[in-house]
Amino acid sequence: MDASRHERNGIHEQNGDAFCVHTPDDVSTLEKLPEPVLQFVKQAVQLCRPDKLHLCEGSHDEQATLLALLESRGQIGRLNKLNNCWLARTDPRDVARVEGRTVMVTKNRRDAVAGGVNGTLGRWMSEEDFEQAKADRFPGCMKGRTMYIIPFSMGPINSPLSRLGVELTDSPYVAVSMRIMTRVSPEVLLALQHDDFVRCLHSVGAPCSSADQRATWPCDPDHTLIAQLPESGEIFSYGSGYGGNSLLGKKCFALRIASHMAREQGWLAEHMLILGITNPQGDKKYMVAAFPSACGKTNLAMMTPALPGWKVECVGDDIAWMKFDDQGQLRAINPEFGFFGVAPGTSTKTNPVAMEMIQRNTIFTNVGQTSDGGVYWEGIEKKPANGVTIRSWLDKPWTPSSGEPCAHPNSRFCTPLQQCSILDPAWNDPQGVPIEAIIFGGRRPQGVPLVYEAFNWKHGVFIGAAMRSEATAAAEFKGKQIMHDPFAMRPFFGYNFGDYLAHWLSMDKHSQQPRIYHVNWFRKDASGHFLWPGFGQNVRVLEWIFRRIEGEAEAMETAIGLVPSPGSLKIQGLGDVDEEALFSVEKGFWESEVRKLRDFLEGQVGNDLPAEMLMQLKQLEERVALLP
Ligand code: OXD
Ligand code: MN
Repeated sequence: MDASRHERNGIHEQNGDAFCVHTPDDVSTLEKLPEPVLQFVKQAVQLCRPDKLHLCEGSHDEQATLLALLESRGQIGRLNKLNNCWLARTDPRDVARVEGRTVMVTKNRRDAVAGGVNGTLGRWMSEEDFEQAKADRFPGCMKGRTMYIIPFSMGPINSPLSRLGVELTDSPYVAVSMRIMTRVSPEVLLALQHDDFVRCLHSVGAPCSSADQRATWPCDPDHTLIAQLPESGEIFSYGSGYGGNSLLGKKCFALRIASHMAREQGWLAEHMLILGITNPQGDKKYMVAAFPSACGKTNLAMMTPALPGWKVECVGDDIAWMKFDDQGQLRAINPEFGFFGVAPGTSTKTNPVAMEMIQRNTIFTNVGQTSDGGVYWEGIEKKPANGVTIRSWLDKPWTPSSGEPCAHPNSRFCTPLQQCSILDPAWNDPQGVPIEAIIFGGRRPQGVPLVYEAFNWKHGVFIGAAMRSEATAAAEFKGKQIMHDPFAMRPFFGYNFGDYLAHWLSMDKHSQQPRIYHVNWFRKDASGHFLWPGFGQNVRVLEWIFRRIEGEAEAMETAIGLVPSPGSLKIQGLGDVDEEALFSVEKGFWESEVRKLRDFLEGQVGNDLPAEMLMQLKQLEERVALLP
């Protein structure tokens, strides 16, 4: 990279004067920090040279002040129709996670990527290359800006399942978003006196003069880099201000760094929603479900069941941290404190609970705006009132005939967890909730049945490894190609996927493994129509799973797993549902599926693939060969 780039931005590095912030505010900030945090901040200040420091306490007043600051800079606008809601529009080059610029940095390549392959299951960067990349980007990168110091907890403070972090960022948008998405409070600072923490450094990569902070969305897309260093518990993110690239508690910490920690410490950090489901008799079970990004995790986590008497309650919609307890029961917490949900497609029909909760205290990013101060996106299914006009996420006048989307497909709402009207009573329980079913799924228009159950734990791990799904807009991919996305973790593995599989397989030793399922709401008929109505009707599938766990629902064996016996899934009242087409397991489709899976596992995981997985693959091939 061009070393004089920051100079071109009007910044001249001063030698000496290593610790450059020295207003009275800054000094009192530093006095409040526990020693290890202080050392972290000092080093980052020395490197990034911000003009000022701000220690975030997470209070309501602080949030209001930062939102007002962003508004005064033109970086967000108030949505007058809603209550304390805001709209940010990013630079159109900074709209999604950038997987191509996201790397794991470890001493040995094999510890980060399976089969030594830099590609779909993660990217590795050597420590030397990372040091160079860091030196090319971070020196002086916060000139003219304030560094926000954000102490945060992932999970209930003081839960044995939780972990702490400190994010240093020069983006007030990130500071207000982190305060929604994670627990930020003086209590965290106290806990930091005793506990270790993950060190997260983030810069938008646009140093400036203090007088000119008005670029509406500062970023440096040409030099974006998101680096995780799991061996030292560090994250360095440069150049992007949006989503998982910059809210470092989410994908970078709670999945990449945490999955590495989890392997060392005997737990699991997974890309899964957590829900509680109660039957009409009042019996309750908790389930987790892993779907790739933008496949409806948020909708499932907040489902309004279409079956009378059933209730779904939400613990989390994106990430689960899980551990088997002393009794051999898997327990899960949601490490997050908010929802960062995809807006397009959210409506009172698809997710009435989300529609209600985003009416207040919500930061929207890259959605459309109505002239009466509301929000708009594809699939919102609410016509604006007469005379109301719409501006798109690009801030251009928009009508349905504009020929381009009103909202960016990866536009989001960022909303506090506690605003969810069906938040589970145990959402903040430090012990976590007991998990009885693990559900994998994807967007599969062809060939994959509505639901099937694994024969046993090892087969279930294989089903997770075999997940494939249509690409979505959450990352930089284009089009609708079907991608391998094992465990919905493809972009989020914190270590070698072969070792990840071995770690999952090792959980076989616990006494009460949850059952494992695969679901697909998206199968289509020959004319391209969905075979299953989805949304609230998905409770029928959860109901079948519930009864399977109770030993009350019938299933029959197929080549790929156990599907509901005829009449076992409750479809009464649904009208025309073609059960045959929903559950058929066709030889031609599965032969091709198994071939792709073998190519993928051999090509991407190679010698790192546990022998048990090869055995599962061989057994599946044999069962498929026997299909008529
Ligand atoms: C997300 C994602 O933002 O998976 O949750 O991309
Ligand atoms: Mn996600």
